[in-house]
Amino acid sequence: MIFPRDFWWGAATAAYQIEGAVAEGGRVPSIWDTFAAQPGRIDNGDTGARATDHYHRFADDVELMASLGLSAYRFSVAWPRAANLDFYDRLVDALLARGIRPVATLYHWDLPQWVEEGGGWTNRDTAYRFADHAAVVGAKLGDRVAMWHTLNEPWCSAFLGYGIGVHAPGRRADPFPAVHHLLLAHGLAVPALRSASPGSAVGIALNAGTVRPVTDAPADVDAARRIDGLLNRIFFDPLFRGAYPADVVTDTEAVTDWGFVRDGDLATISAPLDAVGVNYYQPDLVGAAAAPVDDGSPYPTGGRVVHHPVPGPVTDMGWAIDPTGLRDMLLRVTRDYGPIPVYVTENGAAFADTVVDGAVHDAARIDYLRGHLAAAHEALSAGVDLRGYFAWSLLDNFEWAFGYGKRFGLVHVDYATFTRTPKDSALWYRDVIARGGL
Ligand code: IFM
Repeated sequence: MIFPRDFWWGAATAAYQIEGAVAEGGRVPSIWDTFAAQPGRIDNGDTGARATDHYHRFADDVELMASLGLSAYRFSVAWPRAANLDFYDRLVDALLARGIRPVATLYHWDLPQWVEEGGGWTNRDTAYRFADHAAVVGAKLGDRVAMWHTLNEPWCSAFLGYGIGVHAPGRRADPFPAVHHLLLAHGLAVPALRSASPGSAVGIALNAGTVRPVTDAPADVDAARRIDGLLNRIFFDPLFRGAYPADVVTDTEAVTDWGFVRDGDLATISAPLDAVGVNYYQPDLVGAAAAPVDDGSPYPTGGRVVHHPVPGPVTDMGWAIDPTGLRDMLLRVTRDYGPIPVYVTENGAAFADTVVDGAVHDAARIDYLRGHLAAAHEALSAGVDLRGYFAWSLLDNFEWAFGYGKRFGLVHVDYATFTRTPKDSALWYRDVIARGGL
């Protein structure tokens, strides 16, 4: 299973999860600093204050990437560092010096606290502030970044951050204004990036979960339609078809009135993109609830849908391991929203790794990655214009509400010393890259 010669072999990270140095270089507080400081929000009371100390160790981390043979690295630019982007300037130069394409995400969840205090993503103005930010970052890095992602997984920002409040800023309210303002922010940022960074590709990285009904019964199929609408189509449709899905609007009338959508917004949101990023981890298996249930699900369905465990192995997150979901998602994105170049912008697994005699034998992660790369190759062979793959993550890091307890890295991080130890999966990935495939 050999991938195209110019395939982008990458790994991904995000600013708050790895940088640390939250009070350095003029950085201002973000919603994750505030949220993590609140008792009970994060497992073990962890915060991202030091994370993996990448801010100070980026040069060594770039050497690590080079030693694995990465041809692309996906990182995010912290909006709270907007006043001083010199760190990213140095990072991008270091990547280019090692022949690694810089792929930059403008928003991976770390909203400046001052923007949240103005209403955050529930306030339409935040979309315009974000477009200004895109122009500033584009002006600084636009001559060197190979590909931009405006947002990472806006579903998480809206539904986890503003709907059920398990992510920052921890609000429990109607998530749909946040959905729309995030998409509007994306749409406004696209032309800002195009003028600041001519020649670079512009896209977005979306949560893309394959949703399957637990049986073929019409009620279960309808439950899958609802969840697919609220996870996938609510983002893909406005971006690629210029309209919110009619069934989603109807389904959510009891929760929101959609009055925040103004004339012209959908034209802004559906500005053509050069590529789409698929972040895939696991499929969802859902069915109809016999009676309304409140299972704490982030999907506002009025309790009509039950989430079923997917049979088979799971990761340390409890997430099902099913590479067919990735294959199906890549085919579906191409069929329903393409033709368009597609990148797997995140894919990976957490396991409880330990260092033994200077090595980490993470065979389960190798199996996970091998299975998903094979699935990606299947989609490629079936006609998907798949251009690259980014493993999540380069390093073990701060896994949001789970703190440091969940290890997704190809490279182990000792959080007491910040020592990096490439796991067996990193060495395996290096060999895959060198071979150009499996
Ligand atoms: O760690 C996260 C990342 O920030 C966004 N996508 C999913 C990953 C694993 O939960």
